[in-house]
Amino acid sequence: MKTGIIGLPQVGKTSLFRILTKAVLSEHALANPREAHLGVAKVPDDRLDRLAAQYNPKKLTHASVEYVDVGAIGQEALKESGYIGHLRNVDALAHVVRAFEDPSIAHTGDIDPLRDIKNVEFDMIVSDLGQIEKRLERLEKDLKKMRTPELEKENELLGRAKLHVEAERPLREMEMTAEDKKRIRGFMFLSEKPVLYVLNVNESTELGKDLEAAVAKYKLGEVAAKPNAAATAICGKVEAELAEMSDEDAAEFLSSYGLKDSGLTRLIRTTYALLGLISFFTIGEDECRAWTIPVNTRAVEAAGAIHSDLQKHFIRAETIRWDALLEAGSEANAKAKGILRLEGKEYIVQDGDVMHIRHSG
Ligand SMILES: Nc1nc2c(ncn2[C@@H]2O[C@H](COP(=O)(O)OP(=O)(O)OP(=O)(O)O)[C@@H](O)[C@H]2O)c(=O)[nH]1
Ligand SMILES: [Mg+2]
Repeated sequence: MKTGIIGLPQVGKTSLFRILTKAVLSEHALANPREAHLGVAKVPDDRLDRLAAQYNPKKLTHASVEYVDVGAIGQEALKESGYIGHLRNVDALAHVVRAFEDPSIAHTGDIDPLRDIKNVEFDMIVSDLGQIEKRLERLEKDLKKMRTPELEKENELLGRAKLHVEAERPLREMEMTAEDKKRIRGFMFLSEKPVLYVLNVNESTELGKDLEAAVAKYKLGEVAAKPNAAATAICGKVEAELAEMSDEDAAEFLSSYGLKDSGLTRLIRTTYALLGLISFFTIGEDECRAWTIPVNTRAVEAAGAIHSDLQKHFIRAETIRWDALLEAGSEANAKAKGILRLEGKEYIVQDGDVMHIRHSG
């Protein structure tokens, strides 16, 4: 899974990228705001950590998310093929919005997250509209030569998409059938991508409360409730300090601000929810590991996420919820208590399942 970090100039995109990925950027990379940065973030998961504490495996592997940090968005930037190419290729957008006050860091106008969001969305919509119009022109010519049902369907769909974006609405809000979605996928429209608005707020002594209240305070409730959208808040300054600490120090630091989780944990978790992703675990003395799958995935496909051979030769999945396993103390105990289930191919894997795939290969 890949997420693109976007936003207006100087809102904290690169700061967020560095905190998420702990990437160390060279002076050269930092001095080039137009250069994209790529990195990988570990998906924090307390459930996996607790399982690992019980199993003490040689290797502990969290799920991961790729991030790409691009320069500030704008209509000019969106005309550059390198820039837009990076963004087209992501599964989701993390849209960083400035809510922190700092006179030393330039921002166009007052702090107004809703206005900034609208402006950025507008730029993406304009970019998509250009692409739609270009394709429609081409289709008009092709349809004159040859009317195939496939071309006609595409023409109809893009005609609808055009009206939609002309009304200044992002494509992620357009109603589409699964077939429409498949047909439109190849265009990789920017305004179609699920978006997480990330408010970058001021540091404060009551940060826990302030972070919780931020979405309402800046009136993002409505935009976050739209289809394929969500909102969360972080404090870039505090997160940057956290990123440098050991886990123990970080926990103490968090509680001193009245926080349970870091903003990053919430950010990544919200992204998972937004994209309809869940985790299941495989555990053993060699490795404890988290795997990412879409909700409503059948056991046989989940096995395929681990290895295609496991999917091909799938027999059954020994399954137990992570917390039931912790309570039982071991798989052997769970088996003895009769709480280890044997699930077949059709079983819909649940978030937090621990699975052991039995196979014949
Ligand atoms: N006060 C304050 N400053 C911040 C915060 N987050 C980032 N900054 C500062 O804002 C400036 C811009 O941060 P960046 O992370 O480089 O922002 P950006 O969005 O990547 O900027 P461009 O790529 O140039 O558009 C830096 O000087 C940061 O130190 C914050 O939460 N509070
Ligand atoms: Mg930057």
